[in-house]
Amino acid sequence: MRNTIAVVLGGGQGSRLMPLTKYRSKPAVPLAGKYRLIDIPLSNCLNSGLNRIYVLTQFLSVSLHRHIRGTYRFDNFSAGFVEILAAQQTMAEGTDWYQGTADAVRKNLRYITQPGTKYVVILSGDQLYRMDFAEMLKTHRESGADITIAAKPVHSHEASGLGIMRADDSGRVIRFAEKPKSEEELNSVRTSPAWIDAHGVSSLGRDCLASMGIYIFNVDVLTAALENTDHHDFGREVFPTSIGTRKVQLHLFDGYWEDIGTIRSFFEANLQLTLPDAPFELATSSAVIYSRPRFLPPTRVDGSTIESSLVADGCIIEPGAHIVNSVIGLRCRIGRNVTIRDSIIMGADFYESPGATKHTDEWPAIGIGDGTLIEKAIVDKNCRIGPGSQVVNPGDRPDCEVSDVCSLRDGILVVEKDACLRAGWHV
Ligand code: ADQ
Ligand code: ADP
Repeated sequence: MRNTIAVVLGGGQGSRLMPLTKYRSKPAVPLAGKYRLIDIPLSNCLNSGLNRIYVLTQFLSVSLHRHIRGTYRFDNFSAGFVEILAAQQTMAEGTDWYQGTADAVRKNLRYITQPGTKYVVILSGDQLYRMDFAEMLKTHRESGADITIAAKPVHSHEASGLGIMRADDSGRVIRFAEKPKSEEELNSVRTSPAWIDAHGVSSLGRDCLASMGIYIFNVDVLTAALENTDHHDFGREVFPTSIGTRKVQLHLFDGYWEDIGTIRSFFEANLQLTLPDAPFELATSSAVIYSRPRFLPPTRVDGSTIESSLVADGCIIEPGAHIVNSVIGLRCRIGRNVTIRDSIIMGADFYESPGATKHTDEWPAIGIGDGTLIEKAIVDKNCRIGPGSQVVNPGDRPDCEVSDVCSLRDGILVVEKDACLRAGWHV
């Protein structure tokens, strides 16, 4: 692995995760109560023995920097590093923001192509999965590929949002269509379920092979593909043009894998983690998901009912709380007789010191005030939800601004970071 560098694509404008990305870069978005999105690809890298990692992001938020500095430290005897490369910092390569995934990699080629580097593993920053990249590197080396793309079987109705490819019997990719729009285009990349079954994965009727946004390039092939072209994206330009000239191989994978780059998929993946039979297991002894070590007290719960939920460290849950199918994040203070259903409460970055601020109806304490009801919502960090509020999803309605700090996105009510909802607030 010493000859391999990993590059995590940490996000473009982050518009699909707005307003969670209004005040932070996408990799810093909190996940499952105590992690951040970036912890998933970084943990997968470390668990695969890959410890030389760059994170490419459009802009560097303080919370991302603090999180990476505080979490991913390596000792003097390891060659490991996790380095953030933000678009705004690479002035030598132009002042533009990254124009797409391939452009983001191109603008940082001089860091990525250091002497001794043979392979580059390129990863998306907004997916939830557990994968051993050493196995994928093995496929890459053994097949003598120039480029290897991780592929997951999916049903054709899921194909329009993904890169779909077709391979020959040896697993060499012969066609690639990025987000096929027409039935005709889809048919040109469809794979027979029998092919999937014959390659060691149960097809279960699935007839498409989707690119998971996880790629391995030989370093010289990557340089050639980017240096003398103006390709902006891997899926749209680099792969379709490489197929005829390069050996592009696929690596089949059929474990849990979810794209969590939209508010809805982010919301659903978080809530799925609360289920007893959650398809993605956080509590395992192998392939740990790492996060920032914190010195938080245990969560204190009094006279409350909590069903099918995740509760992170350092929370205080007062009597009468009823929490169902929800994620309660770090340092969350939940008042008396609060009901929270099907929601993500991200918690707080700090505790307010008692008596330091005078709380009023207009300026309630950080956390969820007494008697509040929250349903099908995401409450971002450090919010002040006044007592007796009703943060209740109004149901099927198009995206809209509910107030200056609260909006409906993909059918989910989102309360922005640092929002203050006065006592008795309702939608
Ligand atoms: P998408 O996820 O739609 O499809 P894209 O928006 O290019 O593709 O994002 C890929 C990753 O790169 C994401 O993690 C994103 O945050 C990040 N990214 C995007 N623009 C970036 C930029 N300018 N700078 C830094 N990072 C950036 C891709 C593939 C499909 C494949 C799906 C699987 O194109 O073929 O099927 O991923 O999810
Ligand atoms: P996390 O604990 O979720 O990783 P961060 O690293 O972003 O969160 O920040 C947590 C720590 O940073 C807190 O313990 C606190 O010391 C400090 N902090 C973050 N935001 C603030 C703030 N707005 N005011 C004071 N301290 C803050």
